[in-house]
Amino acid sequence: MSPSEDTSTDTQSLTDGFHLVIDALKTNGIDTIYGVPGIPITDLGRFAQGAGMRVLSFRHEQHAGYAASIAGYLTKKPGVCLTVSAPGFLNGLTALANATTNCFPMILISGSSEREIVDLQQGDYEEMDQLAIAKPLCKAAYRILHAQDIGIGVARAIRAAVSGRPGGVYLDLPASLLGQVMDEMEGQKSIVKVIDPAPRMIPAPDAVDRAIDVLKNAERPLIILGKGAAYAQEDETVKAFVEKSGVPYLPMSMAKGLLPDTHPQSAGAARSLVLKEADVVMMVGARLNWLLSHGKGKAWGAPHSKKFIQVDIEAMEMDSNVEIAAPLVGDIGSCLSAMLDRMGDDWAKPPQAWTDAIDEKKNTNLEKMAGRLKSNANPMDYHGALGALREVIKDNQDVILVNEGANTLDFARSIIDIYKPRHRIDVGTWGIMGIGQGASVAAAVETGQQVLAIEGDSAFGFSGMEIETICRYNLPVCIVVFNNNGIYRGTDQNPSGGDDVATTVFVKNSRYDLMMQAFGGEGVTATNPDELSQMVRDAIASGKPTLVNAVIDEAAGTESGRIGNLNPQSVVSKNKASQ
Ligand code: ADP
Ligand code: TZD
Ligand code: MG
Repeated sequence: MSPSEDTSTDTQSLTDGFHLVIDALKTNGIDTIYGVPGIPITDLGRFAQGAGMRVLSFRHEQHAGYAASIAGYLTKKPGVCLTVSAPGFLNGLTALANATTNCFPMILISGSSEREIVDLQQGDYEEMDQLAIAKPLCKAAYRILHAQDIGIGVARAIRAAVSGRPGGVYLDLPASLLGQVMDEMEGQKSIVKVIDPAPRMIPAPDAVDRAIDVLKNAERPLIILGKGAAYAQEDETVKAFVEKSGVPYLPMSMAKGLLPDTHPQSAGAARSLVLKEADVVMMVGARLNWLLSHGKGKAWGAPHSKKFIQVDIEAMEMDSNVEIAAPLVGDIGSCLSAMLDRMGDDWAKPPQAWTDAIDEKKNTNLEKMAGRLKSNANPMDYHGALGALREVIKDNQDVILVNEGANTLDFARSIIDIYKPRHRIDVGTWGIMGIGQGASVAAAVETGQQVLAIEGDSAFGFSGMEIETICRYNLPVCIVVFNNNGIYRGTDQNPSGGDDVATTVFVKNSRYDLMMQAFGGEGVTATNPDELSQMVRDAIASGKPTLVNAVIDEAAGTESGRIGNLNPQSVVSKNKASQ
């Protein structure tokens, strides 16, 4: 007899699928759900809220999903996104795939339609074979059919999300599961508390020796810190290793702040030089993907004979793009502690000629930039506006920065110093637009800190409606929209001369600040750096949801920001242009 057929007792206390899912999550320390309600999960959200969980409803599942993934990144516990069947599930799926790509732990829990009807394709309400569709886009995908399996199903999802290389997990809950009834005591016994969900992974001693050997023999060593190192929350170990080694380091964008950007060993302002000239490069929780030109080519000073050390929890990451001379597979904390132990008291810091060359380049570049950051151009250019915001962050180092756009992203990344670990969240590995509001909600909810989101006007538009969510929960989020009338620039012309505006251009002089006012938040427009600075400082002081519409010169940006080289070139249109 299955539990759902058990109608034998009126007096016996019973539980059901809804409550078992909530118990399973709570038992494992998951206390927040991001989602959009509807059939068949409306009551699941309602009961979760009733049971003391924080349940944050969004206007669109994609942004609830981004919020969940950033919650996972910030807490090392899987962030949970809850969606309805088919369309809601699909809306959440982009975020699940993005979480997997970025190694963020997240669980997309979706209600689904009746299995019998879906499998016979008989046209159920919101019918879709969701498990099959989710599978290739995430780290693991599970479906639970029986109430007594909820405990183990949720446990599997949690362990899959956070163990080894973290990622996105899909958990399919058919509508009929949620209403299944079982004995309360039996139900409680079926809940699984996951012991040590992300076990440490100790590196092999000979791999540690090999890494030490390669690093010791370097003349021009470089460490690259990635967001895996920030995620690991081994901040003290990373700091101790970098400082003891004396090796200059380069932070990837979300690893900025792991050590303060003002740290003397930061080579951030001499990026081109160190990538070209280093002879040994030690990757720590960073991948040699497109963001690092795959470890090859001109940016790396090819042809070169650089040696790579790579610290990563995922063995298969090794040799993905270039040969790794010293692969060190394990968790960041265990690997760096093991290396620190082996370095001993007589560790020699890198040759001074190398660190002097870097310092010289840094100083030249920083001086060059300092002048431009004072720009008072009217309308504002990127340097003037970001120069002002750089000072705001310097004075408010607990503020978490969220950043998306093209020029708005690239300039902010290099101009704004970050002082604390996990205080910069951005478009990540895919360079995805639309994370702004979801990431801001998660950062505010999970940390209680003030958030400053700096977003291009296009980037903002992908999740603009979520400012209502920010107002509804009264979150300390200040959004600055860099309004240059379009994608990259607002100056493009329709090449046909027709009436439609160019594909990259928006309504000119849009008033994004008025959108915020519609929901009771503060909405203001800044036309110069002083105004911008004051408005953001006021927002931080008040903690109120605020949107600053920052008017940026529509001619100031460049195509695709700093990655214009990735655009394919058309030979035909060039010929046509010259005719
Ligand atoms: P970035 O974009 O900052 O360069 P990536 O997302 O490309 O960073 O790389 C992050 C890497 O960190 C991934 O290869 C992932 O396997 C690894 N990683 C994640 N968590 C840990 C951990 N706790 N210990 C070691 N490596 C980790
Ligand atoms: N869609 C998604 C989901 N991600 C993307 N990265 C893009 C489209 C393409 N894209 C970019 O790569 S940047 C960008 C788009 C549409 C917007 C750039 O405009 P912006 O920033 O207003 O946000 P700037 O300051 O005008 O460059
Ligand atoms: Mg723009």
